[in-house]
Amino acid sequence: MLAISPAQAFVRFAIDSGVLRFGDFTTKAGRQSPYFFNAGLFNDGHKLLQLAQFYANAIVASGIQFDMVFGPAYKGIVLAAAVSMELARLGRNVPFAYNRKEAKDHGEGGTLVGAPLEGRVLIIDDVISAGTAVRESIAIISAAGATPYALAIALDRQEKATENGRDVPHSAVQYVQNALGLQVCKVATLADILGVLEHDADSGHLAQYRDRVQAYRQQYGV
Ligand code: OMP
Repeated sequence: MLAISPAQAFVRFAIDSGVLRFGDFTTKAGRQSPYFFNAGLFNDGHKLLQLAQFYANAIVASGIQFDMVFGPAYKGIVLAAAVSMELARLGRNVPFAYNRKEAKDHGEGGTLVGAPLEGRVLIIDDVISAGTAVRESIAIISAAGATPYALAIALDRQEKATENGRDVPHSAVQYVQNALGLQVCKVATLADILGVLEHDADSGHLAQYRDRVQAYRQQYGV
């Protein structure tokens, strides 16, 4: 049997964790999607540990050089903390920081928590669709005088972004790479999901979704 790639292992882990589901979903952009990835369901210690290992291994394998990690509130806070711990375990100890959504007017004040934002910053997030959240992170990092340098995400849906309600020919990830100049590390992509569905096509219960996911990619994919 052929060894599966880390990306496809991650897809299987997400399916087994109930994070990646198949059925009828509506995305933020209003598309009817046959699949949805809800990273909030990596919701016990062991799943979070495995998730952090997938991110950290992908980040190290990407060869991207960075000075610190930033996790945008809320989901990115947990991700940045967990991935930083795993990076340290792999011998890459770096500082990390995250933001609050509400500024604090007492105590230490401000919206940033953790290490000072400086140098080349790696943003860690779950999924980017329109790229709104990433643009906010970039603004926070730039305002602090640091360099928004790279982005690590769990899943790249590889689909057309929308601007003012209309489809554009590039994905949000491509926009972040080409227009904003960030390096992007993704643990898995839609192509990896299709790889798993194709592998299971003859026997598994997922077979029924393969054609629907392919059709979705045909319509919205980049
Ligand atoms: P942006 O901030 O516009 O890039 O969108 C990120 C959002 O996409 C997440 O916060 C989710 O609400 C949503 N999302 C997923 O989390 N998983 C998916 O598979 C698809 C979406 C989505 O709505 O496109």
